[in-house]
Amino acid sequence: MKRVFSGVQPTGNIHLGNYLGALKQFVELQEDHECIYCIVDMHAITVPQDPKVLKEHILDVAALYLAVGVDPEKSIVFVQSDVPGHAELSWILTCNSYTGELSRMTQFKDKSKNKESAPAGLFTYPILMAADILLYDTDVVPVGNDQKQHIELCRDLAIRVNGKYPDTFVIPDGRFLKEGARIMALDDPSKKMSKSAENIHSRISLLDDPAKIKKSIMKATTDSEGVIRFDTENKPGISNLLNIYSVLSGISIADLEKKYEGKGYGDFKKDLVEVTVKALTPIRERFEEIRNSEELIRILREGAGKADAIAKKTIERVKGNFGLGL
Ligand code: ATP
Ligand code: LTN
Repeated sequence: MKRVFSGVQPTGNIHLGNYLGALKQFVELQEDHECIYCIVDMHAITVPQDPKVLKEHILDVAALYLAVGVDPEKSIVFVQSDVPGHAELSWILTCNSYTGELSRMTQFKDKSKNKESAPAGLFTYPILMAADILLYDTDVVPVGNDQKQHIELCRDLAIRVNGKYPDTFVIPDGRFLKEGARIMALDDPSKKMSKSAENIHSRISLLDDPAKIKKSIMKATTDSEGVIRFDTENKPGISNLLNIYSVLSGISIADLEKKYEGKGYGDFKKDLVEVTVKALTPIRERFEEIRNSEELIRILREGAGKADAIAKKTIERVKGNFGLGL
């Protein structure tokens, strides 16, 4: 069985973009892959965090993994900082990375823009991500489109190290979805839907109640043409809503265009509210059930134990190949 690894940052507001771009794939893949899903708390501290809030967000993401259908009987679920191998491998990879390639990462450029100085962790963030992936001899990494450049860097690092020390790493592939891979902000479809945007109506969080979902969708930016047609160039707002509708309902975009021929944006949005509420309600209910349970902690502890056993073997091999330690 091929091995899958992916991670989500515990930074709150997990939204429809995270779900459709990443989490939904996590669930599908566990049927015929050996899956490892991580809550990447060490990535979260690349920007300042309140310790109490961070703890809560870690448990939120863990509960959401389970609520969307990640099954701890089939997949390993754990918290990154509970397995020391991530930090160890990250350092070894740091010594094999170039500052030039890190400076080209668009996420770093975006996140450090307009700042007088940026934390070095923001700069080396993609190396820690590469360590996460390579630590488990991962074959497949399901992520949203925005992570393509980081996956490429991970592959480059693995190939570079293997060039010097043969058979050190398995070279992973990214897995990106065509539809749902990039969900845009509801208030500004030129930007991706994001956890950190100030306007809460720019996103639909997975835990939003029906009233909030309705408000955000009804307010979503469209255009003045009044025709429901997929055209990302000229109609980015409607195209984004069509995309969301299609992935949540399983109806193709072409069929949706037909269904709404001659109808207005109001009708279309009302139906999209219904489809979204129907998809998210069971997730919200399941989340409430498990979020404060002992079971959740047990699953994370057990997951960390299993992950650590795999990680230790890789670290041993890597240290051996590099001539590190005794
Ligand atoms: P944000 O920019 O919203 O703060 P992020 O990308 O920093 O989010 P993560 O929690 O690390 O946040 O992302 C988890 C997963 O969700 C990643 O695989 C990422 O590619 C995916 N993802 C994030 N935003 C979107 C989006 N708008 N559309 C599709 N996938 C997304
Ligand atoms: N950088 C990713 C989160 C992430 C990740 C990973 C994804 C950290 N480590 C390993 C896949 C594999 C993000 O911001 N979305």
